[in-house]
Amino acid sequence: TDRAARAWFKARCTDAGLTVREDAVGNTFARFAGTDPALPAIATGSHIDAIPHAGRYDGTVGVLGGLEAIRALQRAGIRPRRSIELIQFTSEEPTRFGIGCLGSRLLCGSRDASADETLCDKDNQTLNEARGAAGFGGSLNGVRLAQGHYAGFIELHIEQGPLLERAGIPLGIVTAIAAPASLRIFIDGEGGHAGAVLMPDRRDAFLAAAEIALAVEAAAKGTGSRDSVGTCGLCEVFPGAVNSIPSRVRMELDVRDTSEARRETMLAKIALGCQEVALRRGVTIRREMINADPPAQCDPAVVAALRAAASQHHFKFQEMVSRAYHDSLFMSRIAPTAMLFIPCRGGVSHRPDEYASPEAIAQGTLVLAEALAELAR
Ligand code: HGY
Ligand code: MN
Ligand code: MN
Repeated sequence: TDRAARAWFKARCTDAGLTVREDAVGNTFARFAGTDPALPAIATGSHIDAIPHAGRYDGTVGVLGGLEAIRALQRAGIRPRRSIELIQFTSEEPTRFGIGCLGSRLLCGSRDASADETLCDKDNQTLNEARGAAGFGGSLNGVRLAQGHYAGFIELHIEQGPLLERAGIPLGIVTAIAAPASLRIFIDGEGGHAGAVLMPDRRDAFLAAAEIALAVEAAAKGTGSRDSVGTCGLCEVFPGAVNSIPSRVRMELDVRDTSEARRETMLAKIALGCQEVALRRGVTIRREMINADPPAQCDPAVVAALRAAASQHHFKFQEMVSRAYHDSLFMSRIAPTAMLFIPCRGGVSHRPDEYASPEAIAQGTLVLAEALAELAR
């Protein structure tokens, strides 16, 4: 499905006369050549992959909106001085390889070629095998782009929250992106017969997991800030039989905050909670960090270009923080970066009923086109 979507997307870019290339992890670049092609380009883009049981707008609005913004500039006969490059990032979601923003992490150097062998999917296929099977060869070392490769980056995305819709404001200009962290927890207790083992003799791994999930909630609620969030979104119980005491559990936690310090406080509390539960319940608990990234500050000049583009069309906008992470979190490490949000119905995302209206998408695309043209002038 992913490869079919990629083929369709590349064909649309070729139809628009863009020069298309793919790197060794499948990040796809479609370039609208400027009159001075030697200058660092202005880039825009997002992702087309998703998590299970999700919607159709998270990511795709920024990829197709970016393509449409370029086509609008072409239709308007605008020849930008700097080239404008549309990027479709591989695996923004952690679905396949367990870590978010894999393509943009490799592109900005946050991960290196060792990911080829250290990352694998649930069928134990390594990243190297999976990308090879998908036709993406070559060394991952070639994915990295240097600081200065782009003169700016803008990502159009749905808000994935309710603020714009509640305020009746059609556009959000993102000034900062929250600091995400995720970790795996492995719990080993003792299995046994659900009927025969008496309660005092049990070392039930799932009950330990339940206490840890509640400790995540307590850590997030305990910081005193509404910007602290924590989730246990994945919990596998072994052996998974109704009449067998869970001997092993694998769970994955997602912990975020706009403040890196507060997020680290939450992680420390969760670690303490694990130690306490392990001791009291006689189970062993191993924590494995997946990622703990700093927050991103967006670039004032790119924010100003978005502000000017919205004002040019008398569109109201509000400046805001992104609580979701995005490829922009990593692009901000190598290029001046900002994001443009459009409202999504009820603030719903990562659910099949995620929705953004054609009018909202068109408005975001228009402002994106104006800002790209301004930065590429
Ligand atoms: O989880 C996130 O923040 C993003 O939507 N992948
Ligand atoms: Mn997402
Ligand atoms: Mn997204």
